[in-house]
Amino acid sequence: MKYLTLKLAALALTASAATLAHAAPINLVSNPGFEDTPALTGWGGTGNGVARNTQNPAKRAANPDSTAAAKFDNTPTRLQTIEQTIATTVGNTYVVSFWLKLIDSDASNEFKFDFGSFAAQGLLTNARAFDWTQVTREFTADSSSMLLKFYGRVVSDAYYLDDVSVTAKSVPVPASLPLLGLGLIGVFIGSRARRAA
Ligand SMILES: [Ca+2]
Ligand SMILES: [Ca+2]
Repeated sequence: MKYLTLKLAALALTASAATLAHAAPINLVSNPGFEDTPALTGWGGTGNGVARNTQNPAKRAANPDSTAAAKFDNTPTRLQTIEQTIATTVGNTYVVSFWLKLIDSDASNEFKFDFGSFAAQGLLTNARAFDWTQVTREFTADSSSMLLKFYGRVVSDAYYLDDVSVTAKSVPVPASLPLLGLGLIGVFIGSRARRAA
């Protein structure tokens, strides 16, 4: 019976390690693809001119579920902004990711984002037009709430933003966990072999 207990313990450890390794990350952003209506539900700062856009080229071909994106356009003198607060745990690492597209024939524009105290991330100034591109950055939270804020300005034409995500980075499975599981299986097999001998 002792061996059965050991075997069950080994199986439980192996199972918990597998669960940790395969847990899907949860997106902490509300309305991350700008699909919800009313437009920009979940996002603040929308008095600054950012609009929900459902025309091409807002549709990102790589995401067939996407019918809308946030559009930053045609403000020569000031940055348009949208923002939302993300609940975080101090000391944990978070992955901020989004997709961005720029249409601008004369390369007169600016784009950046803040994540809490990490200001002016991914800064683009007078960039040339580019197709949908994923931007990914990692941050270690220094507050229990981090403001995710996007800024954009384009003289004519537009920046398009879509599929925003903030996820807690999965904690690596400590090597000792599966090794301990294997060790216990070894103890079980060894004990049985000795008993049979
Ligand atoms: Ca979308
Ligand atoms: Ca332009």
